[in-house]
Amino acid sequence: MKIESLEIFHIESPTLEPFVTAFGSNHVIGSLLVRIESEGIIGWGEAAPWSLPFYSPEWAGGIYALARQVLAPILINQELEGGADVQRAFAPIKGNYFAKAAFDLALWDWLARKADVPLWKYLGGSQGIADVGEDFGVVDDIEVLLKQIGRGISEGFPRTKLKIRPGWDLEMLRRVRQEFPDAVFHADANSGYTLDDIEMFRAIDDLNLAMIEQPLAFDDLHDHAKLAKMIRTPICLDETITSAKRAEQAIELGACGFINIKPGRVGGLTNALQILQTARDANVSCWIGGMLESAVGASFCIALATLPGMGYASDIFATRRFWPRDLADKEISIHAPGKIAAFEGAGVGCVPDENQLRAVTVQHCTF
Ligand code: OSB
Ligand code: MG
Repeated sequence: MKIESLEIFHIESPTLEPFVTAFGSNHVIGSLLVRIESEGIIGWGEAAPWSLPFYSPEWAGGIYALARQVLAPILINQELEGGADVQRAFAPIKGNYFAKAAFDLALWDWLARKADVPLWKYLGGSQGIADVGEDFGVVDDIEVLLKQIGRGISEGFPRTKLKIRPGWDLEMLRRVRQEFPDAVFHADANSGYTLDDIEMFRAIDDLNLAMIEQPLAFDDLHDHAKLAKMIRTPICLDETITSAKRAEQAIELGACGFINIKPGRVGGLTNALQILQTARDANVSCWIGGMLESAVGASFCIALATLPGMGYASDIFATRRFWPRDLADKEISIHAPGKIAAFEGAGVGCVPDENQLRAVTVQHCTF
């Protein structure tokens, strides 16, 4: 196929309430949407690095500029058979994974719509249902958090993720473990610590957590490999894993027991599938993460999370968990306890709602 027309939207969407992590507090999520059209078929992609470069070096305003000035012009005249062609075309552009992902995902959606099947089926899945967990940001009040965790567990979520940051870590985790001795928990540090915090990591070892996610710097492999030898709690890498090569190196170094695959962070579905394969071959467990995308972006996560080889429930959420309403024309909801189902239509099965999209767009261009 050749892209006949292309549109890029930089959106900033307000969430229900601020989501607090090691980096600070967010109540507007910055994201990029790409719409491609060819042969009368439309494909949508979404990548959400958030509004400022606090999670990774990318940010919504930055990737919009790159998408408009560099990536869209590269892609517009290419013959594209699949995601590998998108990756090849973008190969001279270093890094900028989220920016590339929005285009890669749009092509996958287009391909599945062209084949007239849901994306999960197009990827080779056998059922359109993903196992999902619950995720809590930093909450100042431990009593409030305990109530929320209890509610999540009683609603049937198979595991709970707790964001930690210096000052909201060991004491909180101990209290949670004391209240819920048998529940499955893990902590996500969003790169807020260093090896100097080894005493805290050793203390966490006593709490029987399923894993600790991205304890050290966003781009580090070396120190994570060192830390993995010093503690028993398995390490899950998130921010660090930006490509299949990085995944291979992390596994070879023994830097992680789990990988949180986010299609945006790794440059799209093409690379996410490659990482899944690399991890499977090495017996390292994966699960799928998201960045609080709309139902459009989250649907790529759902499709991935339905594939075999998931070793842990994924971070995919019902629309109502974080949003007053979805940007898309459909809402994601909990299908059964701890389960989210993919939409039934072809591709990702949803599109941005036109009025909603207009309301949250801050920059837009057309090719
Ligand atoms: O895994 O870090 C994660 C957001 C929602 C759900 C899961 C995660 C995230 C983030 C937060 O990446 C990014 C940030 O804290 O700025
Ligand atoms: Mg994380």
